[in-house]
Parts: sequence; C-alpha cells; structure tokens
Amino acid sequence: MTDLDYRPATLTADHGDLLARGSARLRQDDPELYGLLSAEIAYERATLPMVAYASLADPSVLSAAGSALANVTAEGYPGARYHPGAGQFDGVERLAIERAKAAFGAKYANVQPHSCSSANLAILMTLLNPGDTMLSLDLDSGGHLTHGAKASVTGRYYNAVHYGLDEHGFIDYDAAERLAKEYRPKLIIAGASAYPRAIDYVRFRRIADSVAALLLADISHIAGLVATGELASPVDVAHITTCSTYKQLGGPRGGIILLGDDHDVVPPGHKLGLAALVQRGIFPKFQGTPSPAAIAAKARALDLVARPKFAEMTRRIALDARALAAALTERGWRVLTGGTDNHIVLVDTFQQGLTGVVAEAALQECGVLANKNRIANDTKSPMVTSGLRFGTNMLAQRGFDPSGMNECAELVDRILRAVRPLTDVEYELSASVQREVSAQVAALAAAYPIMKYAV
Ligand code: DSN
Repeated sequence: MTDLDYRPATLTADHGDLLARGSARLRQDDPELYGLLSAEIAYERATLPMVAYASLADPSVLSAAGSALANVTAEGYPGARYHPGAGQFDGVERLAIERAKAAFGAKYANVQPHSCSSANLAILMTLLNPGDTMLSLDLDSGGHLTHGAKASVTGRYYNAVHYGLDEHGFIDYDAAERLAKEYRPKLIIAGASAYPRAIDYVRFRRIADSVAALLLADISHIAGLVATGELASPVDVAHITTCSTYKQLGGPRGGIILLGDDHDVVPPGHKLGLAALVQRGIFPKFQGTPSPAAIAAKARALDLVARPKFAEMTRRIALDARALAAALTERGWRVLTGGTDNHIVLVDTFQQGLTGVVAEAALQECGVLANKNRIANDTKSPMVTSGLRFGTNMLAQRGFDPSGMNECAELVDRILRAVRPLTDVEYELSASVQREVSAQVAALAAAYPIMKYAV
C-alpha cells in the first residue's frame, strides 16, 4: 500500500464510509484544496452573514450532495430513463418529488432544474414563443435577471414589459394592471430577488385572468417562509411556481418547479396540460441529464423543511428581519418601505452619503456580509448602487434572536458611520475602528458559530 492508497481493509457499500475515505484522501493527497475548503468553514464561522441570498445547508444535506449518485448519468424521469442502472436514483428522485409536493402542498413537482434560473428559462421556453410579451417586476425595482432583464437572454428573446414600485417602495399593482391591459402579456411573473414585502398573488392572478395570461410565481427568496406558512403560498394561486433550493430551504444549488390546482390546465395554443408541458419542458427540451446527487440533497433538505424545527426557524427569520429593520431605523438609516414582511431589509445608504459598494466593502472588512443593491429610483449603476440588501436566514439558523439582531445593527451602524467616502467606490475606514469592530464581530460570530437549528 502506498501512502495515498485509500482502500479500506473491508470494502463496504456504506455512504458514510465512502465520504470519510474521500475526506481522508483529500486531506492527505490535496492539502491545497483541503486547506481552502477548511478555510471556508472557518470564515463562515468567524463572520456575520447578513445576506438575503443564501441559507446554511445541514451537514447531512452536504453529505447527500457528495454521494456516489454523482457517478450516475440518467436522462429522463424515474421509471423512464434513457440510460441503464438508475434504479437507486429513481428511488431518490421519487422521494424528492414526494417531499417537494408535501412541503408545499403541491400536486406536481419537478426536482430536476439545475437552478431556479434554469427552471424559469424552461418555463419561458415552454410557454412563450420568441418575441412574445411577458410582464414582470423591473430588475431595478427588485426583480430578477431571468424575469426579462435586458442583460439576460430572457430580455433578448422575449418582449419584456415591467411594472415597478410605488412612491413608498411597494409593488405598484395598479401599474401592473394597466400594463397588462395595454400589452396583453402571455405570461406575468410575480416574484423578486430584492423586495421586502409580501406579494399579493391573488391580485396578480386576477390581473392575469383579466387578460388571459398565465401567472408564474418565483418564490426563490422566500421559499422557506412560504413552506411554513409565514407568507401566503402562491402554489394554488399561480399557474406555476418556481424556486431555488439553496436560498432559503437549506438545500443544494438547484431549482424546483411546483404546480398546484392548475396542474392540468391546458394553456391557449397547447394540447397538453401544464404538468405534461413542464415535464417535457425540463427534459428533453431544456436540460439533458439531471444531477442525481443534487436531487438526493434536495430530498434531504425537503425532509428537514417539513419538520417543526424548520417552521420554528422560519418564524425566527421573519422576527429577526423585523427587529433588524427597526434597529437600523432607530439608528437613523432609511429602511425602504419602512420595514419588512420577509427576511430582507433594504437600506438606502446613499442618504447618508455612502454608495452600496462602499458600504458593502467597509462591512466586509470588519467581517459583516451584506450586498450592495439598487434601490427604487437609484441613480447609481448596478456595480455601485445606493443601497444595501440585508437578510436574516443564516443568522436565524445560527440562533440569533431579535436582541442579537440589535447587536448586529449596532455593529453595522458603527462601521458605516466611521466610513469616509472619497469617491463612489473609494473610502477610508479608520484602522482603530476597523480593528475594534472586527474583534466585536468575531466575538459575536463565535458565540453562534454553527447551525442551531440542525435537526
Ligand atoms: N438571485 C441572486 C440574488 O438574489 O442575489 C443570487 O442567486
């Protein structure tokens, strides 16, 4: 045996043994990569991830994502694969589908999309023809690239018309209705990546029905809050619902498509019902082979989503976000819409003279993560911006309660008030403040280093 021989004395078919051997081999044979992966764990524990776009995956989810199913190639669906040898994967995909349906009360689930972007693209390609009109929230108002933004292929292939926000920062439903009547879109999208308020899916459905459009709800950011009833579910209201599995479900990189009461509706110009269209739309129309290991990780994450501890955790996410919004407001920061209904808190930093990019960089220097974000009527470019987007998913998972959010707000406030902007992208932060606050951030992070809500 060589030093690098990792064959065990007895060859078992045990998932845990395989992963343990894999980790040992990685540590011994590739210290450079192993070191980087370990540094990531240390960094995550030492920082305060006040971000909206991610959640912590339970170690058991990571384990499933690293399973031997990564060796399987199997196009098609359970029981109808193009490739042989997919028996175990069939079982895993069926489990993921059933768990997705149960978690969201859906009648149909497709767990194969590699991301929610893939899911959205597949839906658009299935239901629209190039040049068809769709109506969605403007990217600058908190929409998403795949909702017809100019920079995305969706804005290039489809005629995307956008509604925006009213003067208080809430979705302008009246404008959406006017635009729907004027442009007669084939599809309306209700969903956002930077919107702190509950979305009125019933109103959107009425608008869609009034012009015979289909309604797609993209709940990527809020899927956890929807699954546990913290926010109203669009699954039986919209024709189609899409979401990613990593943003708030503690799952792997990936997407899911859900259908509720309208699963068998046949859209105008089609011969098949929505479930059959989506099934074919993902495979073979849009994707080839799915990612079996990622689907195993989705199955595991969705099992956790259905447990009472996850509901308790999503309640904490929402309470923490409200506490964070209040604590920042008290300290003089303008919180858009005056608060939040979900996990997102949007802050106008430029009112205090800081661009989003400067604020993001100064916070990161001290170990606090929050991303620059455009805000309504922003005059700065997407790489500069006038605001920050905070989120409470990961801190809530680590056990931060509303009083912990007050401590986080205090640290954020101290850092941002100590920044002296030089230009839109350059700044100075006094070394003593940076050192002092970084130490406080590290101490607070160390008090809540890992998932408290691990099941
Ligand atoms: N959708 C992006 C965001 O919300 O930042 C990341 O996936």
